[in-house]
Amino acid sequence: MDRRSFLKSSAAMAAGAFAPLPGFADSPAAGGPTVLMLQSRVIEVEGKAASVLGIAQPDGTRGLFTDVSTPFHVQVRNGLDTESLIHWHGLTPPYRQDGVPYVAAPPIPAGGRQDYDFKLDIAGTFWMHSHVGFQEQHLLSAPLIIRDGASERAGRQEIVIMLHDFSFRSPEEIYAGLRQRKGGGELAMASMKLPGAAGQGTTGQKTTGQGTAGQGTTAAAMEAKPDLNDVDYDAFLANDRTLADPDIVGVEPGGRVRLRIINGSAATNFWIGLGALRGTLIAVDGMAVKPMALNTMPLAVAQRADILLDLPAGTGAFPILAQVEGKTDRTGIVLATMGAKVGRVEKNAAMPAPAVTLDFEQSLTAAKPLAPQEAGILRDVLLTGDMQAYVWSMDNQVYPKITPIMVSAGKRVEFVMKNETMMSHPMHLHGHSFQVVAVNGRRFSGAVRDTVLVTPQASVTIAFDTDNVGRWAFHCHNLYHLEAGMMAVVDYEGVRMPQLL
Ligand SMILES: [Cu+2]
Repeated sequence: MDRRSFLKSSAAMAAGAFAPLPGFADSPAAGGPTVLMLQSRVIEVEGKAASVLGIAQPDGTRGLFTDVSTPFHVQVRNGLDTESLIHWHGLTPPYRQDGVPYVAAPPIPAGGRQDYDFKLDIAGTFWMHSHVGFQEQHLLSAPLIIRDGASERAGRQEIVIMLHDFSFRSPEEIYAGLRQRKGGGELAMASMKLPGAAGQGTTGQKTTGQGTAGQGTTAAAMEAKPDLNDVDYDAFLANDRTLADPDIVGVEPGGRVRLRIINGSAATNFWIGLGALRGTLIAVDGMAVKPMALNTMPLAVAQRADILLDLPAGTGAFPILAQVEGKTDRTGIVLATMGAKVGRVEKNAAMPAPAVTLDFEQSLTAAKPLAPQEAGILRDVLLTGDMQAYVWSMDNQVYPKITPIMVSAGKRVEFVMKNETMMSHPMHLHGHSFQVVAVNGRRFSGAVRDTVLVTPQASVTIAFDTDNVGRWAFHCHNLYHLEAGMMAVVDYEGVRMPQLL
């Protein structure tokens, strides 16, 4: 196999193709839209069958791999027995095509179709996911990769790693459990969460079967501790697989690789670890950063990272791992040269990973920062909530009972997000890329992104230009926080908007 076809076939493999769905596989006419089908599928998790959802083209390709010079011309066909709507996470389409129910457009009914057609303006690692109910936790998400030919020119093999958190329980049941914790009292709440104190760091009602009892009433528990990992997941997936049976991607000895890592989790922040390798981070959330050599980095819910790897000469197997913050649980894939012995990687690390802080965020520098400009609109946005009742909000307003945040076109906006809670919130603004310009009041020229983690009691300032008129969702990307009401809407003045919901 020559190098080019090797790169091609391994890219298809890394895309995690799954079988075409009978009856839905009529190919569109040439020049027509790329068809993306929403479908049910069965995967195997830890030896058990799991019914999940997925997004695939008629030929089985998961998600969409396209070129920045090609318009985004897509038809979504809803093959589910329920309504759905897909958001193009990180893209900046006209707002009616943004895929947020009732904010951008009504959901697509079961069996229905919806066309999308807009110009792409940035290449990068993006993703697509349902914005309806808990469908994202059912794995109704996929890669959305926009290429600019850089990898081909550099002879780099592109490898996509899509991360998920997974539970055999339904998300509705998980959410009901979270809401029921109300009335537990502050101490009980604090003691339920001792990240990293003893392995799994979970006590209280989440301990069942985990054998970490007896640490719930230590003095440390009485302090207000950051609250990590509300949900006890059964598994963590990388390209739909666990480390018991990981995705093994063929690489060449001395090969050049571009990892495109997507955290598609509903509620889990990871630490990415490159093992024996060092890589060069070149982009976060699809947007270029000043290249940074690293071996490990945090990746919050909904964020992406593009990492270049130059593999050593000779045969070898290289696990690329993602470990849950505050826990020992991890998942990952293995890069392996032909004939390399692939050893088993345990699904639990020796030590729990630390909580994700803002240290790494502050070490990032945008490759193309926003042009310097005084903010014409400057606004605090409080991240608020009531842990006991498990109600999450922005500016103490619970979606959909909100007053929109008003902006006007052609302005530089700065939002100072102030997290008043003890949980971190991966905050995502639709329709715009923003630059992180301050953390806790200290200004710097941080990454351009679409999702930034705001840690407990911290403040993060984002800046963006109002260059995409419409109505835009602005929300916490923790799916359970979102469902509990942690969403705002940014409206452009002078645009007549329909009633929310
Ligand atoms: Cu949140």
